[in-house]
Amino acid sequence: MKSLTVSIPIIILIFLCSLTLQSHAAIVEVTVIGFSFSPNSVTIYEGDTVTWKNLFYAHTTTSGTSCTPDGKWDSSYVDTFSRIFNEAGTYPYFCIAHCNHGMTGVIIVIKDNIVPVITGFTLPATSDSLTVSIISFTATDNAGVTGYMVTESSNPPSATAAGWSNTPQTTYAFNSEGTKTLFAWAKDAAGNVSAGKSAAVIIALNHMGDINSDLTVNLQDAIIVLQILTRLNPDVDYSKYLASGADVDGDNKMGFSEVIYILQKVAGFR
Ligand SMILES: [Ca+2]
Ligand SMILES: [Ca+2]
Ligand SMILES: [Ca+2]
Repeated sequence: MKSLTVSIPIIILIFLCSLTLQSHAAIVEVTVIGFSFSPNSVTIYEGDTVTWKNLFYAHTTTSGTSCTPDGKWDSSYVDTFSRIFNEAGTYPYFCIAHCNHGMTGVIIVIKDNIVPVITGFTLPATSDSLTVSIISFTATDNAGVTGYMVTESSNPPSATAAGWSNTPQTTYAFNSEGTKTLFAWAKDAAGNVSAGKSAAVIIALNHMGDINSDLTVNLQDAIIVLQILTRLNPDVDYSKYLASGADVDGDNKMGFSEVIYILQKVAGFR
C-alpha cells in the first residue's frame, strides 16, 4: 500500500477527525510557508478534503501543469480554500502569481480498496434478558471506520443497507430465547464492508410471574391471576398457565404468591 505523505500535525488532525467525526472523510491541510506549499505532495483517499491555509491573499491554489490552469479549481486570492476530491487521480496545482518561481504542489487521490477489519466482538455467555449487552465491538480501517452494524444473519449487509451506525452498537434486542449468534460488521467511507465476526449468547429468561408467556411481566399477568382466583373469568385455562413456568412458589397453583411477585416486579422491588 502507498504510504501517505502528510505531516505529523496533519496525521494528528486526521486521527482526531476519525474519533469525533467517524462518518466523515478526512480533512488534510496544506499551508503556505514562504513561497511553497507544505506538504508539497499530499496523498489522500477519495472523498477526502484538502484545505489550503495561509494563502495570505497573495497566493492562489490553481489546478494545472506548467503554470497553465486546467480549470478544475482556482481559489483566486483568498486566505483559505477547500476542495473535496471524489475521484482518484493526480492533481497538480500552482500559485498563479509565483508559479514561475516554482510554487507548485500536487494532490494524489487514491481509491480505498482495503476493507475494514473487526478487531473485537464479544457477547456475554448467557443472558436472562432478550436485550443483550455487547461487551466489546471494535474495528479498524486504513482510512477510518464510518459504520458499524450487528445482524443475526451471516450475509454481509450492503454499504447502503439500513441499520449502519456511526458508533458501535452496545446492545442487541432478540425476539426469542435460545442459543443465538450475532454477526458484527464495519464499513468505510468508500463502501467497503468487513468480513463478519460472530459471537454467541444463550438467552434463558426467568419466566416466573409471566403468566401469559409474552416474555414480559406486567399488570396483565396480575389481572389474569386475579381472574383465576376470583373465578371472574371462567374461560381462563388453568393448565396452560401452570405449564408456562410462571408458578412462582412451585405449588402448582396460581395464587396470591404470583400476584404479589408480579406486583413487586412491576413496582421495581425485584
Ligand atoms: Ca478502507
Ligand atoms: Ca406476561
Ligand atoms: Ca403458585
